[in-house]
Amino acid sequence: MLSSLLRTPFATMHKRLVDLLPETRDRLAKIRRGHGNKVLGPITVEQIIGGMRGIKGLLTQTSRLDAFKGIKFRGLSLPECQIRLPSVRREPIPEAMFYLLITGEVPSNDEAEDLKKDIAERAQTFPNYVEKIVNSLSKDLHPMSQLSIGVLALQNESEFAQAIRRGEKRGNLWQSALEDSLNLISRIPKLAAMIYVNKYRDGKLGEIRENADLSENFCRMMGYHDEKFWELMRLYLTIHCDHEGGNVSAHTTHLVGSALSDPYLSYSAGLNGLAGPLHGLANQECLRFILGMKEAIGESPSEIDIEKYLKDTLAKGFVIPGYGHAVLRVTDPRFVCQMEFAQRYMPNDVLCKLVASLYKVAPRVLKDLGKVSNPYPNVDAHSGALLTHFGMTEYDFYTVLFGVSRAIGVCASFVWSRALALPIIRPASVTMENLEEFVRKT
Ligand code: HAX
Repeated sequence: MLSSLLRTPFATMHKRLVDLLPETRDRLAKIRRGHGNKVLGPITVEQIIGGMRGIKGLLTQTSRLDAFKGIKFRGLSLPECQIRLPSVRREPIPEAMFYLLITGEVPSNDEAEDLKKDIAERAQTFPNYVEKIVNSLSKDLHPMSQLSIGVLALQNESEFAQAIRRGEKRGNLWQSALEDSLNLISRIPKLAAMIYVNKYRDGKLGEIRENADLSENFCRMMGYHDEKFWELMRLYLTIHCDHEGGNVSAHTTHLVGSALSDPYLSYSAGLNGLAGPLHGLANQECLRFILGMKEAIGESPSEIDIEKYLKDTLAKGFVIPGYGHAVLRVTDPRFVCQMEFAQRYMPNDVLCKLVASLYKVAPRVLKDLGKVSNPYPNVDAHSGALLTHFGMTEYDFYTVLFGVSRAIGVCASFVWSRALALPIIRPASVTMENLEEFVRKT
């Protein structure tokens, strides 16, 4: 198996992972052996009823979310990633981000380049039968459903599933998990681009280049040739990739993977969670919201007009998409990065200006409701306006872009979960009667 892992000329990331494994396993074993029965935090009745907010119950190596500082990928904030990771123009290449998430180390330019070549090479090998399946899907089917179906069709290629079938030792499963992950990350852009050109264009895919990064190739396949759009996609693919372990898409992928389902089955399940409006689908809802607001109150509304529009929306029982978060208690740094991108490249864009105007008013309106834990914008509040600027106006495709990015984070975590031989996830649940009995006794 290792020989197939090392089939690329350099494969430095694989070698680095092999070096890191014993030490990391040892660290975990020491914690478990010496401190396994220590209590990390209480669990309240409210947490059981309220979606397990704040309960620390998952081990995730790749990233950590701080409510006030935002996401850190292996200890690096977004601005630090932008400065330190190998990039094209200003934004890190997605391959460098995957290297960081897998190894915990910033790759050198050569290391990132090796991985880039490996991924571009794997992208060339897309199974014909999957192409046929995807091409046969109804254009009316939501792009996220198409993506999930396409990933399930790719599952036929899973080396992890074969390893399970031939009884591979648990401790070795990370190898086929990594192989599947690299194939998945390489092929997902083509799958997504097929869905895009089938649904919105003439069905013809653009060509990919061997020396281009994943972002450029993804954009080329969808028919976008503007370097600034490739740069936006680089930003997009890196900031959406991971958000620690508890969000619905990462958690679902991890949960399904804990049953030793392969990376395709697990990630496809995660995608189905991402497709929910309270999670990844919020990015399409945000653009719909901004366009609706523009239609209703014009291109440069006053703060009073915006406030009234927001209050009317809330009164009708809708949420303000792109605002609020289950963990964050400040403006999402991923929103800030996108706002900076807009200011740098498109300061006069009408939709981006509307996003900025909304940001001045919405937190106040949401705070006034008195129940919203976080009245500030999240990652989804800006992306649609930026994509629209470059002509990608088909907002029901936006969550697919999120899905392409999320593959990078959930696959890195999948590899580590198998490398650390984490067990099947099986928390306990209580009934209402259990809770009532508990309440009576306390
Ligand atoms: N607009 C209106 N009401 C909101 C709100 C918003 N943006 N955010 C929260 N609330 C409401 C909740 O609906 C809830 O109301 P009820 O008690 O009447 O049910 C109340 O405020 C308390 O909720 P919360 O504690 O602030 O938020 P949760 O942790 O329960 O939920 C959500 C977090 C992100 C789901 C929520 O803020 C929301 O629905 N936001 C809008 C949708 C959105 O932007 N989702 C994307 C989130 C980021 C992400 O995952 N991207 O993929």
